[in-house]
Amino acid sequence: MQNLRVTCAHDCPCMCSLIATVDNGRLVKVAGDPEQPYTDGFACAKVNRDAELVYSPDRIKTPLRRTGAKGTGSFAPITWAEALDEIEQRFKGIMAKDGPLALLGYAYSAHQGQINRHSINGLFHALGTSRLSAGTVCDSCCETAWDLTLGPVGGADPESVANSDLIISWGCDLKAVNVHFWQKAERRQKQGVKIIVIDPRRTRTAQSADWHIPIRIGTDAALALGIVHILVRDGKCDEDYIARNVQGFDQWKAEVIPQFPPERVAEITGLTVTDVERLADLYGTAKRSFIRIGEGMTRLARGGQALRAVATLPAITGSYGRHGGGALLLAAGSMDFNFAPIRKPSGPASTRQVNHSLLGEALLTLEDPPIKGLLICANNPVVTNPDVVKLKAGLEREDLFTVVHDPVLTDTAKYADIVLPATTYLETEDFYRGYGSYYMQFSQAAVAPQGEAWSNLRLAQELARRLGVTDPVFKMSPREIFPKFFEGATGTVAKVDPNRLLDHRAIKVAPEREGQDFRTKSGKLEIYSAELAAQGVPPMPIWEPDPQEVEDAKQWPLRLLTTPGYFQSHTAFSANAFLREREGEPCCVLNPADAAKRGLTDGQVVRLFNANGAIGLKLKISDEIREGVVLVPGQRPEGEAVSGTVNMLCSDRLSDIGAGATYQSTFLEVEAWETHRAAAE
Ligand SMILES: Nc1nc2c(c(=O)[nH]1)N[C@H]1C(S)=C(S)[C@@H](COP(=O)(O)OP(=O)(O)OC[C@H]3O[C@@H](n4cnc5c(=O)[nH]c(N)nc54)[C@H](O)[C@@H]3O)O[C@H]1N2
Ligand SMILES: Nc1nc2c(c(=O)[nH]1)N[C@H]1C(S)=C(S)[C@@H](COP(=O)(O)OP(=O)(O)OC[C@H]3O[C@@H](n4cnc5c(=O)[nH]c(N)nc54)[C@H](O)[C@@H]3O)O[C@H]1N2
Ligand SMILES: [Mo]
Repeated sequence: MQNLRVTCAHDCPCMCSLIATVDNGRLVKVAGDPEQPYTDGFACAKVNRDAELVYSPDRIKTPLRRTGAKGTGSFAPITWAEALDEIEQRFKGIMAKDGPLALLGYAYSAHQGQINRHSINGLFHALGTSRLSAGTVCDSCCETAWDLTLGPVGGADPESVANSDLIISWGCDLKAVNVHFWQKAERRQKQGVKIIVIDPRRTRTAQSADWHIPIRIGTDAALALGIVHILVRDGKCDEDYIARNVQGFDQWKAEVIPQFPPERVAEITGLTVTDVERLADLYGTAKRSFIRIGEGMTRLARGGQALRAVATLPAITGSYGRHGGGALLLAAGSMDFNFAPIRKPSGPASTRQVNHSLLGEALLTLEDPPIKGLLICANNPVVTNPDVVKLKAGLEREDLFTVVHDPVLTDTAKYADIVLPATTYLETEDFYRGYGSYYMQFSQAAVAPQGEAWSNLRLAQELARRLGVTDPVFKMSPREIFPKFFEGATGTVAKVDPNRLLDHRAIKVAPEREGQDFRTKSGKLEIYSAELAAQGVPPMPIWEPDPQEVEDAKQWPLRLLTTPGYFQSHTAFSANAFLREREGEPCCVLNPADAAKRGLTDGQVVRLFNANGAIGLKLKISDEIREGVVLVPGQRPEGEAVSGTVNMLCSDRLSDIGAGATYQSTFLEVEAWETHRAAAE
């Protein structure tokens, strides 16, 4: 038996350090590494079973070539040499006839190791093809909004919560998405510190909190503005901190804040005036309040304004200046590595961009040249992208040559011409840095690649060789590549000798600072953003009704709430039968009043529909959400549900800031499944 130090590569803010137990080349189990203080010797319920993912019967054994219509999933095994010859010949042919812009590399975040994550898009960068604006399905709205407010900088160290005197989980279901932060918060709760959860759903996190505030979806900016209104009214702002560190406060105070008295805020948010007052009182009294900001509340039309409003709060009380205070959205901004060698090894400074969320639109509408060749790697857009209906139509194009690289035959892979078997992270060596904590680690492979699986890096390197890309990273091993990230690094990470990572232990690299630093042009937290003003977006955080949402709500009585799965994270664990079962059948949840209005009963199959599409799910009736909301937990592959997948209901409209997806700006109706069937017959 061998115990090997490895890093969890799933897309998650925890970035767990793990111990992989290996017996004769076979992975027996993975468990938390007790030597890493933040992830503290335990992993989540999903990752504890990752040995099952490595040996899942669902894994693809060999490369496959399509034998039936796109989308049907008919394939025949071929060799790697045959697959690569065909890809080389098709990609070269497309580039010769239509130019490099006719190709698109579409890799995303399922492998969080910086080398495997970025090598495929790095290859396409070097080739000068159309370029993916990655992450608009996830964090581009919240991250851009944060950067426009604080600058490109990481938030509070999650471990500093040990010094906080108030903890707010604002739109973040910690028990689902960040269990290690929850553990630290809960420890503080046992010492008497209050945890407040602001979330439209009574999540498991909310159930364990001291106070759950069931806010109406999309109204967080109003609540934040209401808090500031009360702090100004009661003289509880930290004037001194604001004068030194904030730009635009006086104008905001004069022009925006007066519009948000508690009565109006209560009306917008669906809360009571008493609750708004109480929240402002608790927040204004705390000295070291820690807000853990979730991303879910920014995946909607006015998500950017919500993020900016909430992220401004700690500046108003001065808690950004104190250890244990502040806010955490993401940490990565303060780990200033030089990732250019893998992300931008060579290639033109700019080319045509394709928004990650708009793949369907791009495939159907781009001209001069249209996208003719596509390589999808480490993501499953046919389930997770908005407007899946449009995306499928794009992927069905007969003149499109699609390659999918994945450990399993996903719903997306069913549209491929060639499918390539990928390794899981436990079969790869890579360099990691957290996005929700300040750690880095160089991980070894726990076991050899299974079957004929290739890592993302190996695929990128072989395609580079065949397509004539000669940048050095395409010939180097991960162990040779990662020290390059330290050349040209700045800040705390620049002080670390990369050789220290070779024993595979995690190293902490928190920024050296008293309170929060701001990396805006002014060096201050910018309430007023000249950049937004120039884009025609309200330059100071504000809540305004979104006209399109108002229109849609007139036609469709219910609003969609999509949340992370507890035992499924998007589709990354869907090849684990145990976790699929623990998560349960794909379902939707209605408040008892909404179910009664429609004569629906618990457990029956219902049809969720709007102008974008229709899906069938089992119904659960529960008051964990308020009236007027349909909750659909997780994003599940089509084969698991009665019919369809949640993102068939979501449009590909983009958010106000950062061009992000707006899953949560979806309005719809629910009816009994039989009603529709009867009407159709
Ligand atoms: N178990 C599990 N872990 C995960 C994931 C997963 O799907 N499952 N996803 C991974 C990924 S890719 C990411 S990006 C991260 C972060 O994962 P995210 O998907 O960003 O999750 P949260 O930050 O918890 O945001 C979701 C929460 O926001 C709430 N919410 C939705 N709309 C609103 C609103 O308008 N206002 C407020 N206040 N709250 C709202 C939802 O009810 C839900 O509880 O987690 C990662 N970890
Ligand atoms: N309705 C709705 N939709 C959402 C969200 C939401 O809140 N609501 N959340 C959005 C968010 S935050 C995100 S990040 C996206 C996530 O969406 P995706 O990026 O599509 O993530 P997954 O569904 O987990 O798909 C990851 C795929 O990568 C494969 N994979 C795993 N490891 C490797 C590897 O090393 N190499 C290769 N080549 N493949 C690998 C897995 O088998 C899986 O098929 O979904 C978004 N979609
Ligand atoms: Mo994400």
